[in-house]
Amino acid sequence: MIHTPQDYGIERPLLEWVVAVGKITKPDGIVWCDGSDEEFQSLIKLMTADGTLIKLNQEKYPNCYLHRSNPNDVARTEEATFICTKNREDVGPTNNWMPSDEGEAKLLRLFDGCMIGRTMYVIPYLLGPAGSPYSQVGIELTDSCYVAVNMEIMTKVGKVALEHMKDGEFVKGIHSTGQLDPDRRYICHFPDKKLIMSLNSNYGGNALLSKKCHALRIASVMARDQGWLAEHMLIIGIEGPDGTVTYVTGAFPSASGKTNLAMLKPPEYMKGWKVWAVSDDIAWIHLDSEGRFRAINPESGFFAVAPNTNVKTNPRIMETVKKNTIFTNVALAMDRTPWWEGMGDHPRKLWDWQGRIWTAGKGSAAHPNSRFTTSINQYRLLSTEYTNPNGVPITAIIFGGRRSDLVPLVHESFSWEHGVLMGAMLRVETTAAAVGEVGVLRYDPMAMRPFCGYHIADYFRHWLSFRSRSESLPKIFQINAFRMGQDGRYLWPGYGHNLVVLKWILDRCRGRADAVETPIGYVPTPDSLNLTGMNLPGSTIEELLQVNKRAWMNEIELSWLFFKTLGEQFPDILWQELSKLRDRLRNPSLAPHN
Ligand code: OXD
Ligand code: MN
Repeated sequence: MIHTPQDYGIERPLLEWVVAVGKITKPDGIVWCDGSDEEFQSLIKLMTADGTLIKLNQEKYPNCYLHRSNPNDVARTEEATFICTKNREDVGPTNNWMPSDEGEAKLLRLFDGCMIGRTMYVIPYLLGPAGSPYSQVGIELTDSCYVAVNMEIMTKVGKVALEHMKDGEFVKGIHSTGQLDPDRRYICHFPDKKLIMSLNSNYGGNALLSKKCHALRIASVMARDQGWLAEHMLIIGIEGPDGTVTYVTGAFPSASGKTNLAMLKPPEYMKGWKVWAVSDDIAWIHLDSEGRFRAINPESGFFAVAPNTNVKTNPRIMETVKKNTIFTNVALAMDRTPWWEGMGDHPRKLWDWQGRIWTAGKGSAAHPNSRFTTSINQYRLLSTEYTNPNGVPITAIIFGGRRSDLVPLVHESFSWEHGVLMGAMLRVETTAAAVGEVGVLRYDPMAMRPFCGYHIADYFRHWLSFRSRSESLPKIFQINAFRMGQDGRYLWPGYGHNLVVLKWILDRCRGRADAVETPIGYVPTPDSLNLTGMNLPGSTIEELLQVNKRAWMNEIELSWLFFKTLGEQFPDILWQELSKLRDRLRNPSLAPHN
């Protein structure tokens, strides 16, 4: 449906900005999106007509579609992602930097006439619950219909966003598919102007500007300035058999199982337990008037990795994506149903993610970073607190990631500062969510390396500052479900069984579970884990919980080197925490706080 600004009573500054961008990009027409079903369907119709979307089997997958992207545009491109500020030191060594004036001028030149022959969609979106003081408005201008419909799934589009605009304030996003030229691909962020400019990519993480660009990179700078946290974290409510629900957040790098954990199905042997999802990717955490951490999910949908999702790893998402879902770069079975590696039986005949007949031995049929976009409201175990404008109270924060060695199944920090060090030391395997080698260990502090819009050492300082501002600090834990034995096999069965680990965490928060005080933190005694239903040999549990002192000493050396690269801003408190950790490893009889 075509809308005009008058339909909305649009604020003048917004109108002027849209007109100004239109003058540069020169679209054939401008469409103001209202987020209605009618509009959604009309955009889908346009895309099925021009081949952007392929209609899936409507009996088995009603209102589901497949998009095949350009093969050069299948993941986030960190080397093309820039934070543009006045001084290089603002962004630190983990970000690419461009001077803001130069960056804006360069992008404006590249945007000149880039929408000729196309429509520019104006997408007003709200991040966070309607009526929440923590919610934010953004406007994305894009020439991609695919981006427009995905934004309508991932955010609240239309009137609700415009009604939320306080004093005409909003985050500005300009996106163009351009020619998908990888050499001229830029995802530029201007935190001082609350502006994002993205060109030559249509991939979700680069082009759905509400997600990584606004809700993390721009929001992290706002959070630093305003005293809150914008984090790459899931949020879940864990309900015990007595009906009490406890909320925790978890930071895990991209494609490391956040969606699966957010949708955990309790194992048979944990009767009466339930896991309610609030968020599978991003948390905005504010302090309430009592100094408690309260988290909201800014998003309204899931943009999650398809491969290895199946009825065992995540039965709940499998039923959720059966309708009203856009799949990107998955394979297509002959009955026009989607398929990906690790979904289940391999159909005899398939089209691969590029539309070629797939033949055995010719690589994977679905792209390893193939995705689905689906509304969060379709998820059956969505927490009723998801819409709570005040968010949910957070009892524990968990860090994790793919790490085949070193890190035990779970351990708890001795203090807030030690927990911040744990997050800062997160070194995990890279995944297909970003372009580059997969399975390489790299530092990804708090799983925020690609998403922190300012100097990561200042980000650590910001985390540390909560010590003096809150008397109800959550406890901090680290978990690792990916530890491998000598034979290269995972030691922990994962998935639903992860609830055993979560239960230990909750019990620790209530002072109910035993732990051994090791140099790296509190590690469960085997008896304190509810392993009765699992049939795991005692030696496996021992291996899972083992703290290898020599390997940890080596890790400390590496962390030392990494932290050195962060320069003088790296907080003294964390240097002290790192020394204390080293001293405890050298002399295990030292008390944890020495
Ligand atoms: C994502 C990512 O898509 O982290 O969530 O890359
Ligand atoms: Mn993510």
